Amino acid sequence: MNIPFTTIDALRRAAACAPKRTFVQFDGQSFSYEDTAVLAARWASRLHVAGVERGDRVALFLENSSAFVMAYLGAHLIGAIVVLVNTQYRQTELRHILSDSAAKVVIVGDQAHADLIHRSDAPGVVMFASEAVLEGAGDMPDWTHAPAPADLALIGYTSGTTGRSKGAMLTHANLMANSAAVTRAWSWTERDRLLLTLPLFHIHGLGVGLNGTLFATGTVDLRRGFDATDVLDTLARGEATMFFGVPTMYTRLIAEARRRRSEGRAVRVDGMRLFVSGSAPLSPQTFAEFEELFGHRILERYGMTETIMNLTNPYDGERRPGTVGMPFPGQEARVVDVRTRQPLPDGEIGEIQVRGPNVFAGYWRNPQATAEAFDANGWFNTGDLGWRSADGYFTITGRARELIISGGYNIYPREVEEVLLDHPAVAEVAVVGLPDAEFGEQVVAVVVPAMQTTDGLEQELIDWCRARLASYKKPRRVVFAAALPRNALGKVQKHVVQQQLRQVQPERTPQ
Ligand code: MCA
Ligand code: AMP
Repeated sequence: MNIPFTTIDALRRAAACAPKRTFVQFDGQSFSYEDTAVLAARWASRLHVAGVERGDRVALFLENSSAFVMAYLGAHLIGAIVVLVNTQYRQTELRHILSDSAAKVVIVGDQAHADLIHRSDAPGVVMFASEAVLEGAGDMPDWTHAPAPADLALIGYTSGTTGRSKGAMLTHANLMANSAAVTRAWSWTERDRLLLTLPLFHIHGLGVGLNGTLFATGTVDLRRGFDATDVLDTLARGEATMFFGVPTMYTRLIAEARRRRSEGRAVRVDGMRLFVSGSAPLSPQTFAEFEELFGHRILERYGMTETIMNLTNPYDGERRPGTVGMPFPGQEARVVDVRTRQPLPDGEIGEIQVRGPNVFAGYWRNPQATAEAFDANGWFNTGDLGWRSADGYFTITGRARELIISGGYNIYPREVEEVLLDHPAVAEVAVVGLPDAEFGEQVVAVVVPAMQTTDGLEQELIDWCRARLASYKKPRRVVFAAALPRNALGKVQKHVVQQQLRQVQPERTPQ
């Protein structure tokens, strides 16, 4: 078995070739590839006993932990499909995701998360990721129930012009084809040690960080979350060779490095060979400041839940700030006219389309959305706008769909608007993104109140959203208005709302 086509092929290969090599390091514990295979087997039998069969959905509602990794691979060992759930999600999101995916089992890390699941009235048996499963000796897996490349491996909930997120179905072949492309493009080998502070419940952390490590048979130093002090301390000890982050993490690393310098402390990243940024635009200013402080040119790449990684700046060639580079090996990208859908010449802005073995199998139980996402020749419409230079570098200039990206998290205005409209004091609402120095963009709601007085209403509406949605989706500000600008058809003109807000609040430099 040379090239793995499923995550289980990759695990089996690593457990055979490098059984004692550390795969995951977490919270002071190290798990070799052999340990991982044994622990995944235990999870597989635990899930099997709970009635999980091939093709069933297993939702992971878990923070970063070794249990996440073992449960993920354990579910795959018996051919189950893993559903990713952001741990900040609250009842509205949980009810939708768990019932839409019809998850048979939901794995949680603690009682508070179990209570949330129960309150959200969603289906699924709640199972605790208790550490007991990690103790004691065990057997290597029975590989006979392993999935086939065309089987679904993951459902990642994303997008939603309707306000309801859709489940993007990724097959094992999608995951491994992209891991093959990414590891090749970034010269990722078994000697690499990735410091991973991104959440595993999104594709950036899981599809790129964890799967890439598994494919390369390298090591991942997994953290509960991002902390600039911890990251700089780890890099100073020369313990990592690679770091992947969203732009907000890089601005925080820059601030922390400056603080240390001002105290006369050294900032060293000796063992590092690669810093990668993605999930949101990295400003040329952050790129330049990082290079000046750390002596590294950040490699920016572009991806999506539906496609994992699409475009990348070169590892060896010029890393051009403000651009996201070129297609990964074996993948294609082009720019088409938004109306005619015909390819555009270099230099002209249109919608970016991608094609390749990494592109997902469609939206879960949503053939209409799937059909709309592709053209007749199998090109996937990303919904992102951009252009290609004559020498092949793509630049992203905006989005064809309404989407706010805050600190690398996607927020669909419609979802927040629907929650706000449920509040009795809200007659009309428009949610937009405004530039934000720390998070790139911030959520702002413009509300037409249903009553005369708005005293205390701004905070009440923010709290209302926080109680019902993931906290990062709540508006940072609520602005009250007598009416919303609408076009002749009565549609709210979001760009006018944004312009008006910018006049009130002068634009701050995005990251
Ligand atoms: C946290 N908060 C935020 C955000 N993160 N608010 C707006 N935008 C955010 N991104 C709020 C919380 O709701 C909370 O509010 C308060 O900040 C503290 O939360 P905490 O978790 O402590 O925040 P943090 O640790 O400082 O988080 C910042 C972060 C995090 C590390 C930048 O947002 C992050 O890990 N982002 C990466 C997301 C990611 O992996 N995206 C990939 C998806 P309160 O106290 O009021 O409740 S895109 C993807 O996967 C594709 C394939 C791609 O291309 O990569
Ligand atoms: P998600 O649907 O959560 O996977 O987010 C994918 C979206 O993040 C893409 O469609 C882009 O809009 C955005 N994105 C990812 N990487 C970049 C990048 N390097 N620059 C700009 N936008 C990005």
